[in-house]
Amino acid sequence: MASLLAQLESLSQAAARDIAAASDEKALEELRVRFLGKKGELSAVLRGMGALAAEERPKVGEVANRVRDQVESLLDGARERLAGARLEAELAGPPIDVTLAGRRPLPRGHRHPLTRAAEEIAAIFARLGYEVASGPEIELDWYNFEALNIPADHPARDMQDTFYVEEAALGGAHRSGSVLLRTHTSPVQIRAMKRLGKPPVRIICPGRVYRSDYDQTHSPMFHQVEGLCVDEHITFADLKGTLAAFARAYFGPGTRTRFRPSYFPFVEPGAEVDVSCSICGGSGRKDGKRCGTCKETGWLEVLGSGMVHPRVLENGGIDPSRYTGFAFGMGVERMAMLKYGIDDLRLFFENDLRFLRQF
Ligand code: 2NM
Repeated sequence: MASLLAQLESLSQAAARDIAAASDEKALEELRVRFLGKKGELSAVLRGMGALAAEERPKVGEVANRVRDQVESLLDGARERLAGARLEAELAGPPIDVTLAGRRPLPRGHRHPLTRAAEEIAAIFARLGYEVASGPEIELDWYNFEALNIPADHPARDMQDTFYVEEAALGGAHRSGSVLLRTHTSPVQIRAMKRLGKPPVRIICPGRVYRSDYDQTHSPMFHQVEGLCVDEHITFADLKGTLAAFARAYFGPGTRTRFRPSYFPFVEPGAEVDVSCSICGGSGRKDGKRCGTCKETGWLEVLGSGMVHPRVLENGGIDPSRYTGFAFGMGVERMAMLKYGIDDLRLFFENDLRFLRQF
């Protein structure tokens, strides 16, 4: 028994000495294994207990436990001491320069295809002298409908088609049904006319719009670009020339345009604009088969347009007896789908990198 107790005493001293001298965490781990491990010194002592008389064992066991606890707490203390020292050294050393350039180039992202399409459209109009204008996505009924000559019984005004903001959310500041998510970017053009005060007005309004629609080709949030040109002597010929030039710039130099009469409450006359199909070149056939993009017609409907209704000019603070103007609108999703050959609008909103990386 005396020999075992002596062994424990010397183990305890050796551990205290070596742990104090350990210079890193790896050395500490080696000491733990050497003293406390399964094949370590303490285990060797405990194995010797088998040879003791039964009444001697508790005493030796008690000392062995105490030595084990003591070695463990020395190890813990030493680990803390070393971690603290490492932190001190780091803090005392040269500071990390977070402005240094990276050592290897990180992969860079890129703009979303819808952002690209909207920017390309705006850039084409910028070359024609148009400025980008923007306005609120939460809009007043007056700007979104009333000012645009959209009659009270127009289907766009239906609760089913438009997202109205609940009266409770407006804190009593507005009448029920008078605040909504804009259904087009046209209200921005009314605001711009009022802000500019007088013509010439040449603006392009890209932005998000909201309608209660959801299927293969409709999303409740989508993007529009609308444009407005107001000055003295602006005619339908200006509208045609401008939109034909835009179509050639966006879809390619060989692109043809045609104008079909149509109705929009905010214009008179109104026209829908078709461009020759960018996929089949207007032939209606692609690789000996029917072109699915234009349904074999050779034409794609891409724009709404018209001469701004005199009442709309008036609502923008512009004298319709002196000035005329044209306006147009297009869906960015559709423009991007036609340019890049995308067949499902939902791909734009799923954020699947396998799709997005192709642009
Ligand atoms: C379209 C079609 C035709 C349009 C009209 C105006 C405004 F505010 F100036 F009156 N902005 N946009 C317009 C005209 C939009 O989109 C299919």
